[in-house]
Amino acid sequence: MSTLITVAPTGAELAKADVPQLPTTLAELVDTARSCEAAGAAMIHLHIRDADHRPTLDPGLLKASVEAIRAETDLIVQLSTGGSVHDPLETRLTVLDAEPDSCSLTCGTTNFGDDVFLNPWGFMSDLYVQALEREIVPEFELFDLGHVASLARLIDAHGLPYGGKVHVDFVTGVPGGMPGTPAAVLAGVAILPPAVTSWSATGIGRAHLPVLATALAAGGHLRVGMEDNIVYARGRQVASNAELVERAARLATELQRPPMSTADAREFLGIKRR
Ligand code: KMH
Ligand code: ZN
Repeated sequence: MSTLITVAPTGAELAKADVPQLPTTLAELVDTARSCEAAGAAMIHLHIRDADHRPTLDPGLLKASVEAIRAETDLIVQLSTGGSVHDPLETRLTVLDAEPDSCSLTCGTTNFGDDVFLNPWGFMSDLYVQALEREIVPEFELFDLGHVASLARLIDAHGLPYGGKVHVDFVTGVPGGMPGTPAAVLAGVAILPPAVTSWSATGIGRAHLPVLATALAAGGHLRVGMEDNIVYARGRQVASNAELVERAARLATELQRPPMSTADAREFLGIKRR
């Protein structure tokens, strides 16, 4: 079995002033997408920034980013509908107007450090239905074990997503969410509903490597990137997203689970041809 590697290069939390190598401009994002594809990524989980490098859900910029990455790579383009903790729910729904291949869909509200990442049932449900209508494949983000129950409720209420596949991603190690430990990941995997066809995992910060190793060993897939982790090794910051993808691809290959091609990943996730 091969390994789906998703890169989450930017996120909404880090400041460019603190981490200058964080890709925030469209040119930097396209360059990052290219180098991460070459390193073995098949999907990009995208947050965008404005001219001041601040998180934005500007519709024109979102559309331009999707189009530019599509033009320059074969990566599956997944737009974040989580945005930043400050984005209103209504604005987060408008992300779908940019017609990405995939969108994130977080299955519940989570304490997020000192903030709250809000995902009430009505929002999740609207996002699920709108993604289905627009033939956009959701990736279900699970920050906590309770989110697994809400995922099952979504599928019971609305049926399968577009494409018929159900791919989930455990986002572990957020302060307020499930811990980034092998035990927590495996507990989540054990209670996934039968409709789930694949899972990946990511660990925030120091949970990065243990969770990566757990996912590889347990038959899961990988998400890496500076959205989740900016430390490459003790005392050494990540230089680029591509080096995180390179390391993930190297470890996956050693474990006889080489990176999945973009063509195979499209099939694997049920992505619509656009
Ligand atoms: N930035 C976080 C508040 C997602 O992209 O869907 C939410 C997040 C999840 O990153
Ligand atoms: Zn995100």
